[in-house]
Amino acid sequence: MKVAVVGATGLVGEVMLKVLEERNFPVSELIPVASERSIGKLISYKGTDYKVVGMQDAIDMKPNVALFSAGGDTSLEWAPKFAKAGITVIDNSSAWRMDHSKHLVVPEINANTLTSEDKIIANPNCSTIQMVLALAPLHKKYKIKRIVVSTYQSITGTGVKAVRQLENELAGIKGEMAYPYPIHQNAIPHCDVFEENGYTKEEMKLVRETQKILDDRTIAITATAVRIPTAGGHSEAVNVEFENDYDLSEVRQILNESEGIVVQDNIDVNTYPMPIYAHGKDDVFVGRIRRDGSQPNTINMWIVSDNLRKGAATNTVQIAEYLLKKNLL
Ligand code: 2RA
Repeated sequence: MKVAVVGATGLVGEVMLKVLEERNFPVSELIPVASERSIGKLISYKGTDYKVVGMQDAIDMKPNVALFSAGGDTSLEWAPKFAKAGITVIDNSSAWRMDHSKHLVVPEINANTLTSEDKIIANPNCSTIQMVLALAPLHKKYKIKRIVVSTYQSITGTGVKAVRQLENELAGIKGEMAYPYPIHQNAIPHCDVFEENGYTKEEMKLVRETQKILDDRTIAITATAVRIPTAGGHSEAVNVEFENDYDLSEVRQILNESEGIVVQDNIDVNTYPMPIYAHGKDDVFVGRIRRDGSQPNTINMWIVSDNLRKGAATNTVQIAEYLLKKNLL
């Protein structure tokens, strides 16, 4: 399988290479793709050095699949060109997620909707993936009426510039700012840009993408997305109102039995999900599961996952694995 990784030198691109190797994806030839300034650099993969190439060269090398993490503008321009050349694109940007003709896929939930016709497949936003993975089985059982979610998002979601800003702040160095304010010892309620309605794009991704993935636009959702100086993953406080009542132990059982979910929930021994634990792992961790006594049929939970892995790279590779398994590549 010839695999192109577009954005190979970025944070997500680097993790995609790591995940491809860890999961022993059958890469016969790697085609690392990056911006002009990186062309010619060598990227080592499984003991072989591969030269970084530009976009058109990558198309000419005819990969079977291209894993994109290179920003929305690059995806909008180049994903159709790769697809036209018969290359299946799995894209991490937001460019294609809400396009009605494109699938927005979390393999454990809706990979079965994919066909060989799908040449551009959208990978959901990291904070969406971890939330819908936990809520999908509960929606199936109890039908979700409303979700109120607050996120506590790692600086790695912004990228290298943000990681460097925190490092500089910790070192007392004045450097390039990824955020409008210092991030050290701070919490910035501003992830991505603000829309007309006063919500950020990050908050509206949680609304729109969740409704699309769960295929239910009747679900009412409101979100607050906050950036905090952690590195290991995104955390989310999620309040869910169901149409029907639920049993708390049954909720735990459903989650325990759900693929990709690990329940970490025992307050007697201070057991609950945290980014320092989730870092480097592919599971979505759920804890602090408790009834919301302030209104009927409502539950609170705390969801943590490594935003660079299941939130991006691993979900992307899992989609490629599904396509391969179903002979759709
Ligand atoms: C963020 N989810 O955390 C967005 C993009 N990775 O900034």
